[in-house]
Amino acid sequence: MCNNCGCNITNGARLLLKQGAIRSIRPLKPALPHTVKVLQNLLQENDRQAAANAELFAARGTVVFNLMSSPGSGKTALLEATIEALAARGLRIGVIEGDLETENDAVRLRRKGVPVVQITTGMACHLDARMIDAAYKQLPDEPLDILFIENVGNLVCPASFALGQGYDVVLLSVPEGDDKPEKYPVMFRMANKVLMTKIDLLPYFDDFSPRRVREHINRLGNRGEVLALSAKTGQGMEQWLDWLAAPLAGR
Ligand SMILES: Nc1nc2c(ncn2[C@@H]2O[C@H](COP(=O)(O)OP(=O)(O)OP(=O)(O)O)[C@@H](O)[C@H]2O)c(=O)[nH]1
Ligand SMILES: [Mg+2]
Repeated sequence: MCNNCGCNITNGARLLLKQGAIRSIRPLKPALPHTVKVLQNLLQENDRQAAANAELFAARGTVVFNLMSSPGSGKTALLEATIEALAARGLRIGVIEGDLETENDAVRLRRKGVPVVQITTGMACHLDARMIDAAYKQLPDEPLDILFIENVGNLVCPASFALGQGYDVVLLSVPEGDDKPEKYPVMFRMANKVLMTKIDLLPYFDDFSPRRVREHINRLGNRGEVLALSAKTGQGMEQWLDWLAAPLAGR
């Protein structure tokens, strides 16, 4: 997948390239001398567009949350529960959905009465800033308090592409196992908020330790409080809703 979209240009790969351990970040046949340069330019262009998006969101008073996780960790279920609760607090919400294929998640969220634009990326395993720019223009031209972006289900690539978001939220569901922050550190290190989801399933996954998750994340240098919640039972939702609403306080 990464060889299609170019998201393998990581700092680690750059270092290996510099040290001569690898000849090209993207193994093309034949290797093209311009490949690395072109991909670096693509990332720079993404950063430029992300900065423009962030400026627009700030000017419009919209706080933007980028939700990332493995496929199936419960991003859409959490948004369904969250939108219902935030709408009851009188907040205006919009959503940009990212998946490789289907409009399924957008259909689920539209049932909650909010505008949703679905991006289908085809081959790409992450959203990028230009996709967000194009999708945002398709939302109704009304002020939003909160824009949620549900990124493509993937614990790796979305971390490399800025979108213009204010906050990164990373979900880890109980059935995935408590070792994921150790194995996929980049996303958990950069998260503004880590959520342990599906905690109603803890009795059935007795080797999952919330304490270990918190320790791993702490060891990555991320000192933020990890919230534990269940979109199904509502447990832990209040703390999450308060965290979301905090940047809007005092308006
Ligand atoms: N038991 C339990 N199941 C949940 C919870 N949240 C989500 N699920 C279930 O987990 C499955 C996947 O949930 P989704 O919300 O579609 O997950 P997602 O992260 O949006 O998935 P992708 O968009 O495909 O990456 C569904 O069957 C949900 O019903 C929860 O809190 N508890
Ligand atoms: Mg989803």
